[in-house]
Amino acid sequence: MLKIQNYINGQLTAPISKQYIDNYDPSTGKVYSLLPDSDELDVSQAVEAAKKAFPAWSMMPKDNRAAILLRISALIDQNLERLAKAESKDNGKPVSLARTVDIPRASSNFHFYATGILHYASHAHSMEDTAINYTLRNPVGVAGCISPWNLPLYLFSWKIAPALAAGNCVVAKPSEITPMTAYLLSELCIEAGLPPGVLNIVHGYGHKVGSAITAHPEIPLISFTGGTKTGAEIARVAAPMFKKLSLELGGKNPNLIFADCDYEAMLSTTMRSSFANQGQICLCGSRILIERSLYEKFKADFVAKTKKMTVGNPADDNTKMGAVVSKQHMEKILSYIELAKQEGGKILCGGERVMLEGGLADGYYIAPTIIEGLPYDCRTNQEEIFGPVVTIMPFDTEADALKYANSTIYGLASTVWTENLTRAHRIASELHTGIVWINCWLLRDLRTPFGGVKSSGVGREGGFEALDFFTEPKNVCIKLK
Ligand code: TXE
Repeated sequence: MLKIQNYINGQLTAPISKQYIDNYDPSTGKVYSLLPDSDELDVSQAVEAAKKAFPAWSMMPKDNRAAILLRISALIDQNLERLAKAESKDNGKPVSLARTVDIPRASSNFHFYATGILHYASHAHSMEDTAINYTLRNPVGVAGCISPWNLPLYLFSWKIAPALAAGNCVVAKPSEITPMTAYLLSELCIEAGLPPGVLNIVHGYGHKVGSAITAHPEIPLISFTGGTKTGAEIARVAAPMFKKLSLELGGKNPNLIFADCDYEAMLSTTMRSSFANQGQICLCGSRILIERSLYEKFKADFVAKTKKMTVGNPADDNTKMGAVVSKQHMEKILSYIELAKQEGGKILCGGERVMLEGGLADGYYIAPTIIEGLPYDCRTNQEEIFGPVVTIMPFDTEADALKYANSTIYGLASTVWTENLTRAHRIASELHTGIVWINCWLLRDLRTPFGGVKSSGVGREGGFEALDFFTEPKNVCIKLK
């Protein structure tokens, strides 16, 4: 059985403990590979390697750093099919999604920041004829990057690419639930000629490897995407050490649908924003609020379309809905469906595990689920489920819609469907979310600030915001006379 290896100091290595963790294929429920059960000793080695590599990498001319990152991007493109299949097998997502979204985006992340660093400039502040200040933007040293399982290579590279482009060395940990494409990336980094120690990938559990990265005194910066609880734990450890933190956490995103919307565009996009990646995207809209006059029509069409979605083998090119990521996560989602019933919700479709046949019989499949009849403030409508489960709710006035939308502890993204331009702008300014999509969803420009407010996180990724995060500003003041 394939043994995934750590990538430390340019070498693929076994964990010091020699222990491995089972890695499951969610489509079959079977173990199909093993990953290192690393601990703080492996993290220490990775930090040493990163420290050793830092002077040369940070002083390397930007163009040369960019050239290496562009080679990684090109190698991801050349290996698109292999990486897409690996991502699908490891995560349960449809291979077509990995092929068109996850892997191309991982390549774009490297491409974007390889070129972005060439255009990154710092400020100067003139004090008339008294003095001039200029800001140096230096890499911080060793950056810690911790990523989740829902978009494995996509989110892993979203952190690593800007960190490396800015001249940092990195100690990174992919999710133990989906380690495969990060491992394949380490092979591509070797092939691309990334100098040893510049990027180190340590596999293993969050409570061992993740917490060792967070607590390591020589990692002054942590970039994390994952659950809100884990984010709080990382902040608790990192805050007294005064580490720089970027936390991209959970969401409970509202879709606000007004009766004057472009109905067909809204309906097809709402299908995607509800169920893409089995609903396991932090940006998925899981609370669908519909103006009352449109409610019954929307409900009938949305339920009919959802009932036609078939759950199938992620490896099949035609599958649109695959497996959820793990047994534990499947059980969590199913327990939320039970909670919704207890809270008085009516299941309009789905609501159960799907049992496929043959080799897929033990896979983790859940039917796309729509629930109605719940108040906006019940647990089902307040807590992140992170699966193919949405609630629908009517509203009467714009004020009600905003009240429901802004009622959770989260504030990552929201979607508004209306043809009324002034209403769109008005609502956008009143939604408590870091991202507002008007008449679209998941339309991404990598230059824009990406992140949430409230319990959805701290800091922004994307564009020059990420390069600001991965560098430390230093002001130099020169007196002129
Ligand atoms: O995330 P975790 P999990 C949400 C979603 C999901 C819940 C839990 O609601 O059901 O979070 O998912 C590492 N110190 N999202 O358990 O545990 C861990 O190994 C340092 C939202 O998978 O937060 C992994 O690499 N690191 C989300 C990473 O943190 C630790 C995406 C994320 O895992 C650690 C995924 C610790 N103490 C889940 N404990 C989004 N917003 O995109 C764990 N980790």
